[in-house]
Amino acid sequence: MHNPAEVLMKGDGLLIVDVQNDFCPGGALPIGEGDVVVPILNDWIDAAEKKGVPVYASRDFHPVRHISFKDQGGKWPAHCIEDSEGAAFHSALRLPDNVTIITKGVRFDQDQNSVFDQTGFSEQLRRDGVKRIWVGGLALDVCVLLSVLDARKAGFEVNVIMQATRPVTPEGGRESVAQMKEAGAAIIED
Ligand code: VGL
Ligand code: ZN
Repeated sequence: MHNPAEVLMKGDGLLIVDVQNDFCPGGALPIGEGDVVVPILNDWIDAAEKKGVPVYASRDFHPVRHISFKDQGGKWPAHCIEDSEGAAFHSALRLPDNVTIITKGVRFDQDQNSVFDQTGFSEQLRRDGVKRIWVGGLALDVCVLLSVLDARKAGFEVNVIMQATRPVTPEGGRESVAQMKEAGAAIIED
């Protein structure tokens, strides 16, 4: 039903959140089935390119000894260390040449789980004429959730592509869906 080629239109943007090696099986902070989102997102990317819809890809990009890491008192194992292989996008993800990359998590004093947190991303979307974003990526209950909530606060319409996202925990995923709905995001299941 939600064939990307049929639903994408002018005024849309495609946001791919943190599809990086460390969040996929074999990575430092692997999310169950994290890599299954790749072929699905590739279909969305193909359709976006054909329709002239801009594509945005965020990446978690931490300094060594980032405050979100367990050995620094944070909650996560060390992951997505800047310039490492773990921080690279999944090699099968076919990002277009004109993709806009949003780098986050680089600060020493705090984490940035939302793509909108002090990145200027909402301004970029407005400059690009984007009113509605289609969102997929990792992880549903962390960076996708917080990005979707911020997108709604900034006044963007949001469609979450459920087949193109996976949570850290199933329970976290369910709670995130409820929160995103409450915030007015559309949950696209099929
Ligand atoms: C993320 C945990 C830690 C994410 C980032 O991209 O969802 N999760 N850092
Ligand atoms: Zn992180």
